[in-house]
Amino acid sequence: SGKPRIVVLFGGRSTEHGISCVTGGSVLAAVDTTKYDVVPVGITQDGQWVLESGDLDRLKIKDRQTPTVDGSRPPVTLTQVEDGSELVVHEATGPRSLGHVDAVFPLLHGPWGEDGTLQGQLEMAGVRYVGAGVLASAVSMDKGFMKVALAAAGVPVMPSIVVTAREWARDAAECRARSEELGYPLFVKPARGGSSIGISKVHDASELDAAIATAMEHDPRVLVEGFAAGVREIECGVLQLPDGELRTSLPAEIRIGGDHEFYDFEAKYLPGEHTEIDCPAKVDDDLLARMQELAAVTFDAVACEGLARVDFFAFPDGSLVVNELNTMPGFTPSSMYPQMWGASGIDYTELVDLLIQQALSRGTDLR
Ligand code: G1L
Repeated sequence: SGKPRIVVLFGGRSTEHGISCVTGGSVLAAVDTTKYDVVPVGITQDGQWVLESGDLDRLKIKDRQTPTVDGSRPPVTLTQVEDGSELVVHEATGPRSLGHVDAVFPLLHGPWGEDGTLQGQLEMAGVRYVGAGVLASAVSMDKGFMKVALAAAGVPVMPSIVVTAREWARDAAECRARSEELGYPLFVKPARGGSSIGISKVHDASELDAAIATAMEHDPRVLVEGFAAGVREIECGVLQLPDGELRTSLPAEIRIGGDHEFYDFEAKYLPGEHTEIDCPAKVDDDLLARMQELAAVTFDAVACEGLARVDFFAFPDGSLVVNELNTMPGFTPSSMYPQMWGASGIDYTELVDLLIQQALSRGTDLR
């Protein structure tokens, strides 16, 4: 048929394999099949690409267990052809073409997912894809480099330093001194890695070494960051429309409760028990306008494409700091990013459609 063919790609070699499968199921269910030919492709936990079944029920959470990609399914490859990219399934009887692919919707997290490597593979395969490109993905993945790019564009960020494993081994005293210049309390985090694993809050000098060592178990690049006390955590969605223009959503606020000192792994994945979400956030017109403007500037500062979620700290005096830029935000219908768009008048189905249209509007070479 003449419908654009869209590959929804999910799973992958990441701790969020299961979340990615569930997200894949949500996107597959939302794609308008009267407009698009949609093909589900899974990546197994050991990196094998397979043609998934069209059974969307399989991709739901059951008995509190997330699904996984089934490695016994037939392998597929995306190969570059003269006018783009072709999907080939490798069956016992030999290779069989599934036809030309017009765009990939890559729902993959962490290493080989949102760090730009998958995006590079898609570029090499000559196929358009939803979301950030190689550079924006790679820069946004590393909190140290992200802050350099944002600060250079005049975007306010929390003061921070990077400690590398080599610097720490050579001169720990100098690393401690640079950290302490930021003033306690401090946050210590692995520079890369999407989830909140390996993060510590450091209250005084006695906790600093252990926090750096813990973060270094996850990444040789460690970010030491000043702590923002008494701030509100407010997020804003950015969406690039098919005509290239940027739209920003109404923001949402996360309030962390109980004994959680920050929006950590548990707080993030067990909402309700540890966090409260205000969507839309209660913000005055002035804060709203400044937040939306800063979200768009942040998006452009790393040359992002398609979508991003920008997370702010809002200080009691009204000032704003960008805490995070997420090029692959949570994307089930109940995740923050789709929820913020819902509050702004764009439902999940339309959001998926706009992202696909934006990807289809791109060139495949000079971008
Ligand atoms: F393709 C998009 F739109 F850029 C995109 C890609 C990935 C949006 C959201 C995500 N998110 C995820 O893949 C995940 C956070 C569910 C990975 Cl576990």
